[in-house]
Amino acid sequence: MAIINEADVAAVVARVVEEVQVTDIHTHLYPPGFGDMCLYGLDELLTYHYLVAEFFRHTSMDYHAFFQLPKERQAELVYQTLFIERSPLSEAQQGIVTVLKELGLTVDAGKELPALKEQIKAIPLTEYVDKVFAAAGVKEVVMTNDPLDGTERRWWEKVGNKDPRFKAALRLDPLLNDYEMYFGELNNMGYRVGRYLDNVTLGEIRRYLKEWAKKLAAVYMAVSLPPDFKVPEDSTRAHILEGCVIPVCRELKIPLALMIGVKRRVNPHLDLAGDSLGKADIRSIEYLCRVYPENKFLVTMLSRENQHELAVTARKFRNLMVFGCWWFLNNPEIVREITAMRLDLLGLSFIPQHSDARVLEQLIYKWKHFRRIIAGHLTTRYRELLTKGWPVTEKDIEKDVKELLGNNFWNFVGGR
Ligand code: FIX
Ligand code: ZN
Repeated sequence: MAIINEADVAAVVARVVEEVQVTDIHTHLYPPGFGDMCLYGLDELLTYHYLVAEFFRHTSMDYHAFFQLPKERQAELVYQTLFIERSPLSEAQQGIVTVLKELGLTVDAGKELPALKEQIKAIPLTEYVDKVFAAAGVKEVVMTNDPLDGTERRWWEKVGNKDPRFKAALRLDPLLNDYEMYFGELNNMGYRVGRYLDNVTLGEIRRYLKEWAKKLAAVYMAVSLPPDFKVPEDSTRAHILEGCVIPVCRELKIPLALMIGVKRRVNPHLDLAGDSLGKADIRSIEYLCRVYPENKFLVTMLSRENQHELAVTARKFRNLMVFGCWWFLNNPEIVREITAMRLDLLGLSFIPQHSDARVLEQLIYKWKHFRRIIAGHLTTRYRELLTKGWPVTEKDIEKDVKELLGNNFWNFVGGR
């Protein structure tokens, strides 16, 4: 294949990045077959907790009074406050505008919300899901699945997932972070666990993990963790992690995703929007990667201050795969900075982004915005190679981009 000219690099990279079909390795989406759990449409988009947090910056409205309102009314208030009374400049606000544009919705001069909603409602759901996946350039998404949530469990028991675009990940937050609150639910599900972690209980937790990872066909297990997460440690969390989660992941040959640095409910009145972040201790990741070389760890960290040491740690351990610019990091300037640093330190051996989408159409803006950034970085780097006389072909670029946005994940998980 022909070597690319320096003058053409930007256009070739832009095309390849635009056309690649992404594997989105962490979302909170559900397939259309899961009824109300599959969130889509403008009411859901406008009440995304990122926007709710921004709405309360501009109002003295009582938190509780807002959350008591029907979703449609909440969405109207957010729209009025963040899109009509002022220009939508933040990343989450820009996201809504990107979605409207990419779906081809017509925004009339009055920016009328009902008119926008009608345009979406006119499209049947299954067709709409296809349209959104196509507009986002997403091939498949990994969900966040928690069988200890009774509502979700019933969907798995009654219906199961029939849409191959939606892969499962077994989420462990209640088990690891709130065991005292949830061991009763494990009892309800037929696992003979107790409050204290004796051998019977540890064995039953392992049975739960194994059975549900298989039932879901989970591609990995995952947990979000606070900034003070520590292993080894004499705590319920650390004992379940080392005594159950790690051995079962190893046996099933699936990675464990650690999402570290979230401080839950800093402002509990804000509900999901009330979480914040803190810097975590990288030594726990070093410990896990060193002591369990046969386990694989997908790791993302929430604090900007952890990003450099996390990338360096990945240079030390091949069983560590860094992924995504999570949540408060998913803002263009920070994504640009983190992605450049990772390319410098890790070359192509990381997973640069996930969407964390909760509402279907968020796939569109999260990937559209990220594509622009990664295309910019890759263009600079290929141009440098050409300047130095290193031949680069379109095929090389296609291979690299596929690696970053899909193959790295599947190769780490263990192939298909
Ligand atoms: O714990 C997580 O998986 C977080 O990503 C979410 O719970 C968080 O609320 C979120 O949506 C961030 O993007
Ligand atoms: Zn998430």
